[in-house]
Amino acid sequence: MTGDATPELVQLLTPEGERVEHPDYDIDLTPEEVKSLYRDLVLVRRIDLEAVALQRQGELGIWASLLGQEAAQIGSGRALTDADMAFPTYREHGVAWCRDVDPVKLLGLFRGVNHGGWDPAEHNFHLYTIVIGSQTLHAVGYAMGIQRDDANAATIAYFGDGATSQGDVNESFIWASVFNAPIVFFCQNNQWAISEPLEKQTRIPLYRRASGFGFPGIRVDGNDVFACLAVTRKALSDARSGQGPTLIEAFTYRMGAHTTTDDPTRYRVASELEAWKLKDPIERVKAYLFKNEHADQDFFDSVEAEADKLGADVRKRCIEMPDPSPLDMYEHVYRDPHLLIDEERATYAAYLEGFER
Ligand SMILES: Cc1ncc(C[n+]2csc(CCOP(=O)(O)OP(=O)(O)O)c2C)c(N)n1
Ligand SMILES: [Mg+2]
Repeated sequence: MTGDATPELVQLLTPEGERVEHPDYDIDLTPEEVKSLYRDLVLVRRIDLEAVALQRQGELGIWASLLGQEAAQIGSGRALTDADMAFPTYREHGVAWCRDVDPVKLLGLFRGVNHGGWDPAEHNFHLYTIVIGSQTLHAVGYAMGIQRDDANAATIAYFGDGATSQGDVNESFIWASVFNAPIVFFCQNNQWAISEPLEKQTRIPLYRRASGFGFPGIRVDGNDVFACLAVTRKALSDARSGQGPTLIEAFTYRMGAHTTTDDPTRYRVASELEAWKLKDPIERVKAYLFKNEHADQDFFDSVEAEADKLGADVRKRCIEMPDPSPLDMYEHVYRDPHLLIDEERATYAAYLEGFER
């Protein structure tokens, strides 16, 4: 076996594209299903690349790249059923893709022209959450709700390694545990919380934290889309069948900057990135498809062409998004009319009127 699976890490596909068996987590994927996962991985990487370029050209205020985390997001995202509900951070563009959220709507948030851009109920995908860890509490509350509705559904909450140090995340673990809530905590351990390395968050592997709260924790190779899919499927199915929460630690790496405002060369060494490049989540699926003759060059070329088309379309529609009126910011503060807001709106409208048109 050439992979780096350890007793602590579930891996089903090595970085070289070799399939490995696992006694608890196996998965039977048809060539068509693997090709579909490959397509997802390539397309979300392209959306991300295009978004970084758009930010660099001044078309977005900021962007949080998912580069390197595609397998964790596509694997877990494709494990969800339509009835399940996902609570993302600000980096879950791959999960958004799996929930059929138009990528341009994600870009609108970072362009500052919408307040989130999609209807969480329509996609069962909550709005992006910037306040680190807070969405885990919302997710547990939602999970307790569907538990009381007796729904055949589960909730998944995404968060990072840094978020595990937040009070909110620890409180959500306790609530989920004692109420046996149908939730999967999906931690993408990308080794960094901006410039803070993992060793400043924990002395033990993160997945082991779960045992202190009274539910199972598991570490999966976060760059292995097969393993992420298998492990998340099992955890979601456990949640749906009344077996309570699971913590999944997807062991991965943030290959880009924290966001476009960050310069990681100031705090991490280049060799670290080089080592992780060899574990690229897309390359191993490509190697697997090639080796097993499930796909030929025509297939890879067609996915590449589709990515080019998608990239161009996302770019075009992003730039075309109209700027909202400055007065729109008063529109969604309260559901009902509010005296103070009315007054502020009128004052600001008068101020705007003072400018030459
Ligand atoms: C409550 C809170 N504190 C601090 C911040 C600033 N902040 C934004 S991202 C981030 C690091 C998060 O790291 P991690 O949870 O590992 O997620 P990653 O960005 O690596 O995906 C911090 C501290 C914030 N957004 N919210
Ligand atoms: Mg992190």
